Amino acid sequence: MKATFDLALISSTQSIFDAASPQAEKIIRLSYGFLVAASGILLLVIILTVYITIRFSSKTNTVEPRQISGNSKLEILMVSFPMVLVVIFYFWSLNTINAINPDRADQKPDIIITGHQWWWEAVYPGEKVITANEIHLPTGEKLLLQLNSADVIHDWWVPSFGAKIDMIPGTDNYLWVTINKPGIYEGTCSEFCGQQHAWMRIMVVAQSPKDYNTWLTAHAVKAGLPLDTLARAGAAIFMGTSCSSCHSVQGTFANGIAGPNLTHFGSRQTMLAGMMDNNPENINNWLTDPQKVKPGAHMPRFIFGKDSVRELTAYLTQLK
Ligand code: HEC
Ligand SMILES: [Cu+2]
Repeated sequence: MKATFDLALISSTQSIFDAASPQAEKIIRLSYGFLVAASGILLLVIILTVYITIRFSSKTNTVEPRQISGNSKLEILMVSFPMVLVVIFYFWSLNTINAINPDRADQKPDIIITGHQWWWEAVYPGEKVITANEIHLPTGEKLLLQLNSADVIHDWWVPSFGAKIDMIPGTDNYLWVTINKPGIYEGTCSEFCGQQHAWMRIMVVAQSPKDYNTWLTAHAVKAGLPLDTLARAGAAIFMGTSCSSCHSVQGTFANGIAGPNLTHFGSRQTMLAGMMDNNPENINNWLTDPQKVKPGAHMPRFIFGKDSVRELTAYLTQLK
């Protein structure tokens, strides 16, 4: 399948100020509220401190100033003003939490995302689509994301979408997201999860419902057969060695789950969770020595000749 998106579309820096969903907009509005209130109080304290220091200082007067004890008006003000602020922010926060995280009732998740050391798996329930690292989602729909982990605690955070949420082995966490407009939204794993934590980048490709459905339909089909002798030889190596016990390629007997699903690997723009472009040279280097490319990655080094690596690369790039 031809890629329906372009990396140049990356539409946001990873910033909460770049809200791209109503959920993120609510969070940022609340954050601004806190910022304004806290800055106002800070300013008031600074102004009063400076005023009092200047107004009541005296180098010559040694007589003790007039002592005042008790001022109920001032005391009521000092207690009620912060109380009012606390109440306002309490309800504002509660309201925000309820709005961005409403009850799921029996709503089924639209997508199940699982964190692995050090890549992301995406399963579209109801569709026969499983993919990795590049996660496609439709715009304009209120989506329920189900998030969990296959090994250690990871954390899902695409700042433009709003909340950040832990992915915990054995537990499902949920997040609602409505993406305002098409684009590529980036994030990173936000809970230290081991050696390659930094190379566990999130890439969400948000598409109009029409483009998204085209993508989904194309990804629901099984992998195509290898087209030439080189790729056929690669497929034979893939099926004949342990590749097939760690990776799945739908339509073949390769059904491993320890590594990313490779059924449509060739249509992904990047590889290894956003570490590099998906091109023959990078695939070649990866297969020659995975530990050199992404040290610690849970893929062993194989002792292949150059030809075998070339054949495998040909097969993998054809998995579109
Ligand atoms: C022990 C399990 C295991 C075996 C065996 C294995 N892999 Fe992997 N492979 C992985 C894991 C885990 C990753 C993800 C690494 C990461 O990004 O941290 C991976 C990543 C990949 C990727 C990049 C996928 C992506 O979406 O970025 C390709 C391509 C790949 N493997 C091909 C192969 C081939 C070809 C073989 C056989 C020669 C093979 N693998 C054998 C576990 C395995
Ligand atoms: Cu992680």
